[in-house]
Amino acid sequence: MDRIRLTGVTAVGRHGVFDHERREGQQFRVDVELSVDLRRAGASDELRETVNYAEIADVVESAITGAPYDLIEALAERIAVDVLRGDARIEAAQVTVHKPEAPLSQRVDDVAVTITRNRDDVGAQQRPAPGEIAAPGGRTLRDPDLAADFPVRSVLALGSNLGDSATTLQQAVAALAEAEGVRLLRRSPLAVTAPVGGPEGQPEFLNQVLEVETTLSPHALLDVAQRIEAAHQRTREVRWGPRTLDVDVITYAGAQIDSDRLRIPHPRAAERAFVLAPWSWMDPIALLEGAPVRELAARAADAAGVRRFDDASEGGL
Ligand code: PH2
Ligand code: MG
Ligand code: MG
Repeated sequence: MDRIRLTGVTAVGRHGVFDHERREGQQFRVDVELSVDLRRAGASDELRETVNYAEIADVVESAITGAPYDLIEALAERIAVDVLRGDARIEAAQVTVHKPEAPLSQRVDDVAVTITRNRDDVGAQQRPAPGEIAAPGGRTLRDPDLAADFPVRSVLALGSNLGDSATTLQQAVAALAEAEGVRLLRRSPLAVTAPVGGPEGQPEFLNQVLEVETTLSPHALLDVAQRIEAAHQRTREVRWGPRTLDVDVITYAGAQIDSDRLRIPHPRAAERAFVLAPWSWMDPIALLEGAPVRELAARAADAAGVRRFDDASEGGL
């Protein structure tokens, strides 16, 4: 059988038996080897004919940064199950979890476990990690109040169609970048977008997407977003009506969240070119729940209403 191999996918997690491991976190490095028939992709040169390795890296990252397990065995099992459940074309997955900074009194280069699981093994129900709740379909929900002691990545979407929108967005980005527990990684160019929904005849929007690194819990990050909205006299009278500033949390560490205040991934992001297009300009290989953001952007109903604000406006950092 053909193989897809990712080695050294590295992130900081809090897995371990000791309190200080839970508190401080440490590096985990993961290797994944997938058994997949690659003949069709080899012949067609089409991404959809194979397993997108970017998606596998996302699954691994979200398991490492997710709620902590005591054992690297449990983390490895979780990754193998998530990977196999995520794509029926994967026949088997070999997962190695390295914990090179494991607390030992000897000098040790690395500690690792390797497991191999196939499709027959994944029927078994995974026990959710502490801080996670089992969800239908074998997915796990993340506790929205669970803070990360280490940075996780989150995508935010900004919009404005009242007042001096370009200045408002600039100030909002600066406020986010300066917020405690938030670090700005990337910002998209500004998009001018036709309004979707809301009252007839409202002005065009300026939209922008950011990628941040944060140690805040999902709810605490939402608090920051709402504080910045409030600072721009955001009022909430008309649903989808004109607004000085809207700051939405789109993704958080690859997690799924469903609380009374917050749903992640954002339930409408996958259909909205005003989010997807600037996101894809910033990150051409971004995925949203496994689907390429660039393709979702092209398919969205409002795609024709999106254009660049200013080709000279800043992209990247
Ligand atoms: N936000 C909405 C509803 N409609 N349309 C555009 N073009 N841009 C937005 O940011 C936007 C919208 C609700 O938040
Ligand atoms: Mg919104
Ligand atoms: Mg909003």
